[in-house]
Amino acid sequence: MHPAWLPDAAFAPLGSRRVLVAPGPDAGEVGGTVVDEVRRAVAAHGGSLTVHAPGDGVLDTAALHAYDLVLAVARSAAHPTGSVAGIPLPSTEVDVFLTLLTPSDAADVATTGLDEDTFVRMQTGGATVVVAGGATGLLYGLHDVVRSGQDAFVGDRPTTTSRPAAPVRMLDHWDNVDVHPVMGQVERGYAGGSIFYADGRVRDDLSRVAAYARLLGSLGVNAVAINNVNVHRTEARLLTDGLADVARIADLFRPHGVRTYLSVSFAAPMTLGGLGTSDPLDADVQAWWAAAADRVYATIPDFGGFVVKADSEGQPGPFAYGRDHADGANLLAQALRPHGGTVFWRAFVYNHEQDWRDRRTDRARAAYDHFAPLDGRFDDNVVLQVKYGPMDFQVREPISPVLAAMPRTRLAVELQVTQEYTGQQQHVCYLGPLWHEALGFPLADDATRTVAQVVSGVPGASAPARDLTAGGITAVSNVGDDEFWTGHPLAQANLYAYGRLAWDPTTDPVAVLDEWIGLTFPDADPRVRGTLHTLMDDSWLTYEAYTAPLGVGFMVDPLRRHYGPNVDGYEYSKWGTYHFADRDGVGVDRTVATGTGYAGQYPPPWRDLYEDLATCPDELLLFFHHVPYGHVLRSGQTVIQHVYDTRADAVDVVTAWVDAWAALDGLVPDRLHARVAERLAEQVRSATEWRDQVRTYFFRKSGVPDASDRPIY
Ligand code: GCW
Repeated sequence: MHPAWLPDAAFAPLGSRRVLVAPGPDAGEVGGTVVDEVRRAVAAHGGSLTVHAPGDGVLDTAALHAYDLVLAVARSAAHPTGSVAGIPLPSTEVDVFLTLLTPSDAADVATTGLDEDTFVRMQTGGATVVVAGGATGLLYGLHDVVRSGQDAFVGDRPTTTSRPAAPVRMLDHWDNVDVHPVMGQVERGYAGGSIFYADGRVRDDLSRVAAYARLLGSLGVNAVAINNVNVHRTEARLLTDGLADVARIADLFRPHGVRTYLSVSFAAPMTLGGLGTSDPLDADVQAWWAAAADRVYATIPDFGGFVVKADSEGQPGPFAYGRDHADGANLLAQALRPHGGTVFWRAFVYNHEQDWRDRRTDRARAAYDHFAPLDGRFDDNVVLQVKYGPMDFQVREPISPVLAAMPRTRLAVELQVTQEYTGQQQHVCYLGPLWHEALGFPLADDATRTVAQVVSGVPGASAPARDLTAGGITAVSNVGDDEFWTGHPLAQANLYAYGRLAWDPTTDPVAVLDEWIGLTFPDADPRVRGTLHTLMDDSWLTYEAYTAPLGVGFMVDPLRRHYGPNVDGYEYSKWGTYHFADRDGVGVDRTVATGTGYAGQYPPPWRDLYEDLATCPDELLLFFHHVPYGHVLRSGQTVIQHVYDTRADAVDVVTAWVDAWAALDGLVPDRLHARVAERLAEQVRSATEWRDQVRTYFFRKSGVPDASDRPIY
């Protein structure tokens, strides 16, 4: 099993130091993990570990001189014995560390509190000191030190307080227990089988899950849904007969601060319970869900809750009973409420059986049309989970307007780490920059409130302060039982970046990539770092440049399950029509004035900006407007020449990566080198196919010659 970003060598700087861990009286299993990590590191690298138990007496500042690194929990609600700057403290020894804070740091901690996940890191008295609010914060602080390598111990660093942006940082697995005849073991999985299931059941050997839990805990990911949102027959039973197995999985996540969730079927009262209905207003249905939740919590007391895809792509839902999504979500919320569980209800609802002749039906509008009117009707343990764009994880989409339209609903944004539409882990496509842009997009309150702030419950003009608004950040995972976890070894960087950006969406994604390179290839020749930046920094934009142009999306092959070009693959189909190219022009008119009206779902200034051809950003032009091929972009180029040039230039870029990577032979592990080389060859082949099909298609449609004279077929 590949160690991903936690190879032993990444622990060398910490492992060669004298480390004191004071996990506090409520350390629990997560505190145990911190101690184990340090123990393993010092055993491998020659340092020492001292565990300071609550009864061991008082540590004073002199103790700092005996250690290079101190990791201490500061607060325990159960054992308050004093306070510093208004923070209750469990025991006198941690006072020592907190009093070392500068007055302004102390004020920051005092105002915001030092909650479970938060840690303060400082350098003082020759030691590096991490003081955390709880065991999870201590784990996150430990890995913060690991990520800094030697820098954690040399020179002066300012004191920093770190806390996660959003309370829930989740990964969803689209893993099936049974191999699905069309979708396989893992729906949209490109990394082999499931780490959870094989042979129609939960695996006996879950050692990979344990290793995965450790990887996630190191990033601060704290929630995992372990089965596909398309809940088929066998998978539905995880909620009932399968609970003992779910508990085995939860036991492996728990020591890393990760709570387990299940995707459930809205029809479960019928399919599992034998009832005649799943109507959310039916008393027997309500009782069935309450009993189901009681059983879950009797088996798994810290169970997270349910993820639900309802009335979407054929999944059952409340519509069958004339009820709406709030009725449906609240049904499950009420069953979970006594136990503190949460429902993640997905907003990915659209008509997948539409008549392509009907030009007013627009898939992009669907989530808003269904959900915005329900704002304020969801219970406070419901989180509405919204894909970042209005369509479906395309390489380029505008941000979903739903995220600005529901100030009285807890919202989570959903990203896709698995590369369904971004090269299926055959192509290098580093998605950190896409997520950074999406999470940092100033969607609400006159372009002052970002998506990350909305889902984190940061108050704004349209959403006055209230705890209710914090939802979270979720994403579809990209791992499987593949040797490198992710099929393409470089796709590990996407999982890493997701975790880091879910913790702090404002982090520079190239800096995150650099951090990943340093951890994954410790002590490597500097050429490795340089080449990986060459291949990966802009790979999202490169992928965009050889696939569907200017935000129009899709153009993928339905038969090869969304892989490879097929410009008309979805055109005039029941799933929707996506580009409307004809001899005169291309793009979808989503304006209010003449189109589907989608642009009007945005708050100002976005609705006007997208509505107007003159201000619509180039990269989204064809998503919002149908234009003639000769339309001149803001870049100064015509649409058609842009399509011709960028497709060809991008293939030149990808082709150059092959030699750049070949030069690393011998500088990275052989098997990893070979795997990446094999995938790069496929990327060049596939990108070339995209280039030639798209360029040729648009030449034949438009009749406009390519000014560059490069080949067209
Ligand atoms: O992106 C699409 C996928 C489906 C998926 C669906 C969803 C799990 O093609 O495979 O189903 O989205 O998000 O529910």
